[in-house]
Formats: sequence, structure tokens, C-alpha cells
Amino acid sequence: MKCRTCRGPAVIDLPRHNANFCAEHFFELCRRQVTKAIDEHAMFGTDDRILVAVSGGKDSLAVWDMLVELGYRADGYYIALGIGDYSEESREITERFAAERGLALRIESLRDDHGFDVPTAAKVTGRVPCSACGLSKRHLFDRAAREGGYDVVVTGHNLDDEAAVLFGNALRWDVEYLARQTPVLEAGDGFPRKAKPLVRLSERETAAWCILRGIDYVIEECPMAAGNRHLQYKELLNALEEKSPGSKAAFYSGFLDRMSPLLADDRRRDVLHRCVHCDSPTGGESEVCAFCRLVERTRGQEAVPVEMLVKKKSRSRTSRRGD
Ligand code: Q46
Ligand code: ZN
Ligand code: ZN
Repeated sequence: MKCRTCRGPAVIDLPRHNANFCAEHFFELCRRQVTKAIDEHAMFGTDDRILVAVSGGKDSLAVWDMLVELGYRADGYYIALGIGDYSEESREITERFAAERGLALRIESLRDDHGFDVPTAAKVTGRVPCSACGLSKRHLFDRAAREGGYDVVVTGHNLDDEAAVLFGNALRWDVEYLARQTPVLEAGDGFPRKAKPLVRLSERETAAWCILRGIDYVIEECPMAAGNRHLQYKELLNALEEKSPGSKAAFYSGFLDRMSPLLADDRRRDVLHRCVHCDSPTGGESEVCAFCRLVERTRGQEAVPVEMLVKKKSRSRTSRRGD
């Protein structure tokens, strides 16, 4: 197996590029793909202050590493979700990653700072853990960016994630979500800009980036993820990709090029007002945002152990987008 660029020994084969690469030229390919995504979608520039939402997984650590390497001003932001050992381990790994590189990392804890954790919120609301988790993450990322004066929030969503979400949204022809499924969402109404620089890299490629760069990351999936639709869609798309390499990227990029522009008019945000508790933008009738209502509902509740939910999970409702 030889590197396509230098003919030296290759360390990775990439069937969708019909080529093999040595570590150095694989890194070059990754940097090129990320730079292309950033430029093509006008995500941010070198003067912008970037807040990277890090989870301790391969994607968020890879994107943080790449952005710093490419000369961007990127700080990390980690939310301790209180999902047992998984959260403990991911926090340690994230802290070590930042400390070893001298990077700024802000840590917020659902339990210590807001009085609840994901398992307890799931029990109290009677919904799947991902529902309260996703709501909390979106709310806190936005708030951290606003309070910290950041220009953009970056997440580690990769090609596999985006293709799986697209598949789910298209299965239901959910126009509202399809319209908003863009690699960059502009700032507005108190929301920061959001960008996904890894949309041109697959899950396998971000994992290879971490392994070849010696980045330690949490390998296990979140224990709450098992059985979620998003993972099932990924498996289906992987089966397709194996038979026909490149089909995942073609599915997603075809959507961005040909379908997404037609949905521009559906990309409007609801009319918003400010939450009377936390000043975050919020829609609907209530004066209080969904996150503050969740804090209120979980106040004083006894902490629920993760194991309790892992066993019960198969009987609960799945979240709409499967995220
Ligand atoms: S962390 Fe949270 Fe994910 Fe775990 S509870 Fe679901 S949304 S699966 S990215
Ligand atoms: Zn090479
Ligand atoms: Zn609020």
C-alpha cells in the first residue's frame, strides 16, 4: 500500500478517494478538506474568536486541534452532563488535552451550576435523555458564546453525522429541519453563528486524525445513545458506502448544492422574546425559556443513577431528530 502523493508506505486507505496515504499526506488532505469547508461556507476568519464545543470524543478534539493548527483563535467549552463514568472520563480527557497544549478551556457542570444532570432530567420529564441533553447543550453553548464575546460556536459534526441527520429528516420530509441543516447558521436574535468545519470528513477520518496525532479520546459511545435512530441511519449509510464508496458524501453534498438553496425561505427563525430569568432568546408563549423551565422542574429532585435509564431506555420515546 503506497501513498498516492509521495509513494512512501501508506497508513490509511480511503476508498471514497480511491487512494491510500502516508500520515503526512493524510494530514494534508484533512487540513485541505477543513479549509475548503470553512472557505466555501464563509464560516469564520482568523480574526474571529471561536468557541469549540468539546465533548472528549474524537470529532470535537480533532476539530479543536485542526483549528489551532490552522492558526485560528479557538477556545474550548465543555459541559459536564452528569452521565456517570462516561462524563467523568470525557472530562478528564478534555482537561488533559487542553492542559497539554496550553489551550483555554471553560467547564460548566449541569449538576454544580444548574442543579440537575441528564439522567435526572430524563426521569423528571419522562422523555429520552438526549432530549434534555440536547436542549441543555444548545442553550449553554449559545449563552457561553454570548457571555464570552465569541463570534462563532464550532461543533465537531462530521460527514457521517450530517448524512445520518439528513437521511432522518428526508425520511420524514421535515422541511423545517432540512432548511436549517446547513454547515453554518448565521447569528441573529441573540444567537451566535454556528459552524461545522468537519462536514467534509468522515467519522473514520477524524478517528484516524486523532490516532495518528496521538490524541487520546473517549472511545465508548455515551451509554444513553444505544438504540437511537441516528445510529441506525449511520449503519444503513455505512452499508451503502461499503458497496458504493463515495455515496455518503454524494448524498450530503448533493443536498447542499441542489436542495438546500431551494429551502432558503424556510430558514426563518420564530419570533422571539427574552427569557425573564436568563435573558436568552426564546419562542412560544412562556416568558421563561425551556432550559430555565427544566431547571425549575428538576429542582430538589434526587439524582437518578445512569444505570436506571440505560435499562429503561428501550421503552421510552425516541427524540424527533434522533440526536
Ligand atoms: S451525550 Fe447527550 Fe449525546 Fe448522550 S444523552 Fe444523547 S445527546 S447520546 S451527543
Ligand atoms: Zn505521502
Ligand atoms: Zn432562561
